[in-house]
Amino acid sequence: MLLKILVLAIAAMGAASAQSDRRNCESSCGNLNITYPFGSGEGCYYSPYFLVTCDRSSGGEPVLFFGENTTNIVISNMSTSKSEVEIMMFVGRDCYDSSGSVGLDEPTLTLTDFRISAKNKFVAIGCDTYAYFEGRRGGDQVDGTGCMSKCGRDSRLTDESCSGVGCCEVAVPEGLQNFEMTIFSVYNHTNITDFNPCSYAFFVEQEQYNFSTTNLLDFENVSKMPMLLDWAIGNQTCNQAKDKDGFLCKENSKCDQDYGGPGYRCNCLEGYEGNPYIADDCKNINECERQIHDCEDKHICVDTPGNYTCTCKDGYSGDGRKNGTRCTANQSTVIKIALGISTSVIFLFVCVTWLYLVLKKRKLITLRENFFKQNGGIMLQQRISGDGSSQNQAKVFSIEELKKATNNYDESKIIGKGGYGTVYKGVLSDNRIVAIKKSKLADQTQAQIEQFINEVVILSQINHRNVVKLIGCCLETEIPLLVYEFISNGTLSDHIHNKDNLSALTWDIRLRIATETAEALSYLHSAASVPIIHRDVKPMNILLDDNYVAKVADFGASKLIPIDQNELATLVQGTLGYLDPEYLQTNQLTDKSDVYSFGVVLVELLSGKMALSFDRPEEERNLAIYFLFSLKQGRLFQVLDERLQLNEVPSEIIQVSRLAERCLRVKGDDRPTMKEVAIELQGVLASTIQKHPWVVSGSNEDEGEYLLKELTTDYESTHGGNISNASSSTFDSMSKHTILPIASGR
Ligand SMILES: *C1O[C@H](CO)[C@@H](O)[C@H](O)[C@H]1NC(C)=O
Ligand SMILES: *[C@@H]1O[C@H](CO)[C@@H](O)[C@H](O)[C@H]1NC(C)=O
Ligand SMILES: *[C@@H]1O[C@H](CO)[C@@H](O)[C@H](O)[C@H]1NC(C)=O
Ligand SMILES: *[C@@H]1O[C@H](CO)[C@@H](O)[C@H](O)[C@H]1NC(C)=O
Ligand SMILES: *[C@@H]1O[C@H](CO)[C@@H](O)[C@H](O)[C@H]1NC(C)=O
Ligand SMILES: *[C@@H]1O[C@H](CO)[C@@H](O)[C@H](O)[C@H]1NC(C)=O
Ligand SMILES: *[C@@H]1O[C@H](CO)[C@@H](O)[C@H](O)[C@H]1NC(C)=O
Ligand SMILES: *[C@@H]1O[C@H](CO)[C@@H](O)[C@H](O)[C@H]1NC(C)=O
Ligand SMILES: *[C@@H]1O[C@H](CO)[C@@H](O)[C@H](O)[C@H]1NC(C)=O
Ligand SMILES: *[C@@H]1O[C@H](CO)[C@@H](O)[C@H](O)[C@H]1NC(C)=O
Repeated sequence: MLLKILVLAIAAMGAASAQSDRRNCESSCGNLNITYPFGSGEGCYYSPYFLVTCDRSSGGEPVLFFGENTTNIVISNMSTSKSEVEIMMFVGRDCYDSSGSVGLDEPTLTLTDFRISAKNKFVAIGCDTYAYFEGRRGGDQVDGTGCMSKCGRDSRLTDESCSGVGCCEVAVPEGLQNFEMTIFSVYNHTNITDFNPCSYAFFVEQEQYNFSTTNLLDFENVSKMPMLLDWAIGNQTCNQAKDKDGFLCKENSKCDQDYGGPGYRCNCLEGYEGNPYIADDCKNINECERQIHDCEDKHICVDTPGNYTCTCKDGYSGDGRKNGTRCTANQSTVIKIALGISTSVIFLFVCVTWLYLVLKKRKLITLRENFFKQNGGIMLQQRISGDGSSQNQAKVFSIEELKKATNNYDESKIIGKGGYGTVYKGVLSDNRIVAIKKSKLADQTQAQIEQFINEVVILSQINHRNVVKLIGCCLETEIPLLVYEFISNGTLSDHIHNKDNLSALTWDIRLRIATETAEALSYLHSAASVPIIHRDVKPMNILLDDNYVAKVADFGASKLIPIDQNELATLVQGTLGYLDPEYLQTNQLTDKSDVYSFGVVLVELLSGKMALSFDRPEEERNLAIYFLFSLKQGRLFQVLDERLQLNEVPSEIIQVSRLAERCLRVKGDDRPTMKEVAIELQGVLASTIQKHPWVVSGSNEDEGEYLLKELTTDYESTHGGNISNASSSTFDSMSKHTILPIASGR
């Protein structure tokens, strides 16, 4: 119980302290807010000199007490942060009329806890004026200063120029505790009383008064001017007062005595504002909100008690201040950024590359499509589809198929090369072995394309045992690729003229090759839906398979050979020995041209010599002419191939030689047709087989049987009614004859 009373008593004592009492103090008077250490009631002010009395009779004028003998003075403003108070101080005056001085008013001020601020100036106005003030600053020494102003009726007066003409001013020294001012006139204003009867003198805040020339006359109604006073607490230094009771500097404030007077002042710490003499009134300033910070960006400004910080983004360091180290990217951030940039660059690069490749591929596809169109692919497709489905028709290959088949046109796959182009050996996806010819073709006109397509279509439809079969073509390349069946054993030319292979080519095989070639040509001339003239019959264009079955190739190809000067030269040289002289002269192409060329082939088979060779003596150079000459001379034997090892000239050879002679006649009309040639050769062959049937086949019986079977079936199926009845009956009898001996031999 006792303790409780004691606690209550202590609490009551605390509540009764000056601090808490101040809640009942008047906080304003008139327009002025009154704050501690000023106050207007008991316990509301620090010392009697800070007592503000509110004179409500005059509409609420706050009045400050300045000691017993001083008139109370009105306060116009006060600042606890600057430790200043603004009072309305009286203006001193000294007036005259013609009779002399009529009024002298020289106000004085004596301060105790206050000092006259050096922010004031002392001003005197008048045309015959001398004014000065005196006062003490600390000790007993009295200091003073003043100024003199003179002017006349004709003086040049200037506004705001308070420099001795009509107005003069002097600065107020610091620390003045009181003043006594003196004003007097040297000539009692005698001469000038009519326009400037008074002299004025006063203290005023420097910014609060500017001289105006009219003030020489209209200043009589101005009684007060604002004047600044400094104030401080007590007469002790900060250090003396700090630890003592009644020390006034509260939270977040610091003590200051650097103002040059006795006592101390309190100031809120930097970054705080408020009244340092009131507990907890120094409040933090939010610099970020008020935009009074130095951060690079207002968004990185973070307020702290009494200060603020500029926080840099993650990965950046620095103080973030414009005048400081700002925000700079950390090394890791730099690396990250660099990494980011390089990643984007790489990504971009990949994208661009991908796009490029896609575009390139598309371009390639477009190019292929163009080539396909240019090469008549569409026309060909129409032709094929229009003709109905037949297995024999040309297939249109894609470029990929052929690329794969030839192992991307590998060098090792080349099986022939010449003026006409390059021939590759290839294996199709269905394991068929083919020869792929890359022709040299240029300058395609629409007519040429149509011709080419015609040929492809016609050739693909030819299904003859002794004609190399065209399987298809590829039109997606600039130069069309032709795909033929692959014939394994080389050309007839290789076999006749290559010494190594000679043993195999007996006369009987040669005869059979000649017959087969003649049949093929005859078929082309007459049997195919459109007559085809080969135009380039020569051993080079007769291919042989493993069983020495002849396959005529490259027909019509002369049309595909580019009309180019160089190429023409080689072409003419290469086939000159076979060229129909009539065709050369007249340019009139007939099937008899092929007959002539075939005649040369016959002679080549007989003689084993090249059609044209500049190694031979002049008269023997052109084989055809030499042959005809020898035949005419009855010296056939000298032309015949010594490798045939003939002791005498057999009758078949004489027959064939005669046939060759007829084929080589200068006038086409005198030559037999290819059909006649074929029939005649078939007859010769038949008689030869009758004489010694083994020559047709090799030593291998199975192979021979196979061959013969193939021969007969092929002839029956492919030739059908194309060969005349007479010839087929001859052939039929022949095949029966050939089969019998072998069958019996088994
Ligand atoms: C003004 O006073 C001065 C000094 O007494 C005198 O010399 C001067 O004549 C006077 N001027 C006039 C206009 O009275
Ligand atoms: C006086 O105080 C009030 C409230 O405290 C404030 O709104 C007003 O602005 C202050 N007046 C002056 C002149 O400081
Ligand atoms: C006030 O004036 C009276 C008489 O005029 C004088 O006796 C007294 O000492 C003065 N007081 C102060 C504080 O100057
Ligand atoms: C009072 O003083 C403060 C600062 O000292 C100033 O900002 C304000 O304008 C003054 N008010 C008047 C009415 O002079
Ligand atoms: C000025 O007036 C005073 C009294 O009024 C007088 O004593 C003095 O002599 C006058 N001075 C002049 C220069 O007239
Ligand atoms: C006096 O002049 C100064 C500068 O020209 C100006 O800043 C100030 O406000 C003026 N004071 C008054 C009371 O007109
Ligand atoms: C001064 O005040 C009086 C009376 O209030 C007035 O008649 C006179 O014109 C005023 N003078 C000036 C210069 O304003
Ligand atoms: C300081 O003030 C106290 C009381 O106000 C007074 O007793 C003392 O004499 C003063 N000291 C000086 C040096 O003015
Ligand atoms: C605020 O912080 C900055 C940096 O830390 C410092 O330089 C400055 O002096 C501080 N300002 C205040 C008022 O404490
Ligand atoms: C920053 O520097 C500029 C000039 O360099 C100066 O004017 C400004 O006051 C400075 N600001 C701070 C907050 O230091």
